[in-house]
Amino acid sequence: MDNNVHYEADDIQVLEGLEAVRKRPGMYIGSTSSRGLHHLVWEIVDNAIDEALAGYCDDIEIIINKDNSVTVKDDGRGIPVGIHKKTGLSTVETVYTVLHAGGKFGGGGYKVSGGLHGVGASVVNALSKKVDVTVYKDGKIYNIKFADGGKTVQPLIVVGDCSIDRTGTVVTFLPDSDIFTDTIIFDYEELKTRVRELAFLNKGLRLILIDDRNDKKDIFLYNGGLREYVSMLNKARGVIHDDVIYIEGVSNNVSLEIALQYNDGYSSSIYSFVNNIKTPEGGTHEDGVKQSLTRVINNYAKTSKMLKENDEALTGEDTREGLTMIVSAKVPEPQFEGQTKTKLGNSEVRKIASTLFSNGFERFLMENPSSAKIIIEKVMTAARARMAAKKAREITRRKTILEVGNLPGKLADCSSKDASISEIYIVEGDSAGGSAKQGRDSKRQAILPLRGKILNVEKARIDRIFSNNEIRSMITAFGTGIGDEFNINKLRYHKIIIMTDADVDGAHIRILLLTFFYRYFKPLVENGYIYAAQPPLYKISHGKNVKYAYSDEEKEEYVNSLGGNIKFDLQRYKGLGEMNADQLWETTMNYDNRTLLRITIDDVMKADQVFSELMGEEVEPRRVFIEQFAKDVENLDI
Ligand code: TSJ
Repeated sequence: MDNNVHYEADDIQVLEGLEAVRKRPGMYIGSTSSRGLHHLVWEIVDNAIDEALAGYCDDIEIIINKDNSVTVKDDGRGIPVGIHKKTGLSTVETVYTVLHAGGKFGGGGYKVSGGLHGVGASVVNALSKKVDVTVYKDGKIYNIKFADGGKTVQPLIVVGDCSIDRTGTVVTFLPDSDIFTDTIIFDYEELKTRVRELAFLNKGLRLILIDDRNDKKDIFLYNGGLREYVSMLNKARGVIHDDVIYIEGVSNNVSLEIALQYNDGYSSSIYSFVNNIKTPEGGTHEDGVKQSLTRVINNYAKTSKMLKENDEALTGEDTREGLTMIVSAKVPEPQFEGQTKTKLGNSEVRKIASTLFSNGFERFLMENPSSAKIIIEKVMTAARARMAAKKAREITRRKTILEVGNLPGKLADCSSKDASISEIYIVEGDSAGGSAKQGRDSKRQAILPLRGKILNVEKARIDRIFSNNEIRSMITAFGTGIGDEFNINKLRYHKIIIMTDADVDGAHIRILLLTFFYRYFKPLVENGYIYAAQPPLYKISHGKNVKYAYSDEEKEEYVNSLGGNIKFDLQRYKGLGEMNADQLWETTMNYDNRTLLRITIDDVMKADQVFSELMGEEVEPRRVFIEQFAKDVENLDI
């Protein structure tokens, strides 16, 4: 037990009432969609993780109850129960009823993990029908209850005694269906993904996820932390050296953990975190490590005479080919910057990360010369390929790829030059391409037919990718350029629509295209410019009536609605090619009737892993993904 209470009850800043949260929930939890709903869990779990980071908690349990409420339990010290001077209420009650109280405890405390906006328990309370908090502390069991958006219905009372050794906090909340109008049903898999990630990020912490609705349970405990994370990410890839390189250290209150391992692929998967929060835009922690990676590899390559005096230096990109790396920093007062506020700005962290990583990585190379040799060779091969690709690009540039003036012959461009209203359909096969060209709105819709299989960019080096005709056509048509020259402002169409057959081959082509976009045009995916068209599966005609059905269920429903007496004709479309131009327009391209799926891939990490598994050697996960693919896209009627 810690008698030294660092978080005085009156440290808590009284800011605003909970009505503000109920009025504009999006401001506090991002949205009231399913995502916002799940965010409630993280707001609560974050508090328990803080207790673990402070060194007082080893176990956290998250339970989805039968009534769809969620319980979070920890074995920490228990939320303080003393009276808060400013509010005159218990600290627990204050934490739950005063906005921002759960976030920064007045700045005095060392609060490391943080929710979306550093707000916590009070926000969850404001958005819940019921909240029940039990604290085990000092041999007593305390309980407090709230209802209907945070109204205290039972103040903190002692409800029993417990062993003096028993400490912890148990919170149960039931989300308010008046706020979460889309759904209040928690998704086990969504919680599981993040719980696993939190377990990787907090080594030694046991996280248990239980679904009482159907007896599911997972226990995550990684004593190896990020080491095990990298191993998992590289599982479906061919690793080129056995051990995961692992470096950790603390300096000036900033703690850092880095794990990395090279695989035989060509892309890099680098993920960074600050205080357990993903930093997809990177920042000083990630930059410091990358800088040192480049410097240490160059030094080692020179000292070991693998790189000769006159050889060109190895670039940062060379050193990251086939690299899987996780950087996790714990920073006392993180400054987040960038478009989505997911980029670490603290400048002091760059130096700390770079020094710490340099020392550790240098040491690894010294102590593991055979792994070192494999790594340097891999980086040097990447450098040679880069130089070859550059030559290839220089030769082809003027005549072909990067010049927008030289649009590909197969492209039927639209007449509009306004990208914001222009779309390009990337169509599988010449015959469907023909129908699409005839049926389209030529003012705003461009058609680019692709022939044959698309190159799997996950398995090909950049020079081969650049010489592939289908890929060159896309690069030219998009107009953005690629690599260093990529400029999103030059994008010629704000909708890039993949139109493939509604069968397994079509889905495969779609995935290959998405892989290509994801690896080489990531901003297009991130900005929501990529869509998939939804051609119908069936045409049902009776008399003059024609109905198109886009799923088996829809077909069944319609056929049933016709009753037994009506004769109808059912056609199953095996491919886009079976539709004539009018039908293709009517069912799939007409702005008024069509459904487009916007490819959002919001969890980049998950998608990256899926892509690697799919595009790697293994066939089975690919099938599974193809069947489930619709799960990763967001339905949009446009
Ligand atoms: F905030 C909350 F209600 F959402 C919540 C807090 C939810 C859960 C599941 C756990 C917790 C929580 C809080 N677990 N452990 C703590 N610890 C403290 O609040 C605490 C305890 C003792 C001291 C001390 O200085 O003695 C300081 C703190 C912050």
